[in-house]
Amino acid sequence: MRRPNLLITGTPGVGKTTLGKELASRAGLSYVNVGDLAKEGELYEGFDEEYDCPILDEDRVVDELEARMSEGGVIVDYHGCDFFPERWFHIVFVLRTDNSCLYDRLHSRGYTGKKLQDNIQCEIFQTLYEEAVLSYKKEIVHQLPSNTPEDLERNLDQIMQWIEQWMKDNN
Ligand code: DAT
Repeated sequence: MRRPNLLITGTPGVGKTTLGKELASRAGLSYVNVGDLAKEGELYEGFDEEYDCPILDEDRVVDELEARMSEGGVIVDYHGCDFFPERWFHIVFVLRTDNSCLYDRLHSRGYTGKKLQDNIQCEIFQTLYEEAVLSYKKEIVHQLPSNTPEDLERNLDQIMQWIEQWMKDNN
């Protein structure tokens, strides 16, 4: 049976992991958090002193995921999307969160100073949405509000419907 691959992207803190894991469990798809995958496999190519974090080795991440993506049925979660092969994804969701709400989430995650400000700016300038529409066909890129538990539930319902329809159309 053919199953779709979904990308969930957006600024850190918008709710990608929360949505991705729950969706995977409801839809019976597998969930890949690219940050965790890189950590486990040490898929890095250096260290960014300014941001105090390792630099992702994008080519190795793509190599690591290629076989699973060709099989289908994978939900990928990452705060970046321009280095994945376009052909991998059948649909792309960009989660969006209001500034004050995102500020509180990142602050309670322990982000302060430049790191906190940069992430808020990333959301204000809709950096990830623009990256997504430049990297994938516009018709498959969808923005979803991710401020409240009601938003989460609505997003889950809508995406579940999309998955069911895709499975009908492709099997
Ligand atoms: P991300 O994976 O994008 O970094 P997350 O899933 O870890 O984000 O969520 C960050 C925090 O926000 C976490 O405490 C859960 C909460 N959260 C996520 N989605 C939410 C929503 N729709 N409404 C309220 N809180 C939400």
